[in-house]
Amino acid sequence: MNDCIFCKIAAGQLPSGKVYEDDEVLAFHDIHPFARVHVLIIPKMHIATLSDCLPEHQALLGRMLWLAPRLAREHGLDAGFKTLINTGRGGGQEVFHLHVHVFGGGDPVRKS
Ligand code: DGP
Repeated sequence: MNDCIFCKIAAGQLPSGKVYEDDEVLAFHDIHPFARVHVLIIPKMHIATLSDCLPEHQALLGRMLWLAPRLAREHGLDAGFKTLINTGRGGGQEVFHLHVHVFGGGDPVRKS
């Protein structure tokens, strides 16, 4: 997707505070953090929303969720963390490239 900001981040065309990368998934710091720690986990391939996932994406979704506690631990969220997937305009999604928010720590600046 030419105009997708997260595709550009995944392709290395835009900078991001990368915290994890493998062949299918990338994670980086959210530019507008809700909390002391706030990372986004995205698939490298363009999938617009959770509702656009197909049966063949099940392993990819599992990989993204499996990564969440690992990243939380690595960022010191030993007491726990939140995950969030906004889906569609009605779900508050602003960037139409699937992403999992993983956040916690400190005083949240926005309740989700
Ligand atoms: P959502 O509302 O679920 O679509 O959240 C999109 C998030 O993406 C929002 O918390 C801010 C973040 N974001 C948007 N543009 C960029 C960017 O260029 N870089 C980074 N690191 N985060 C971004």
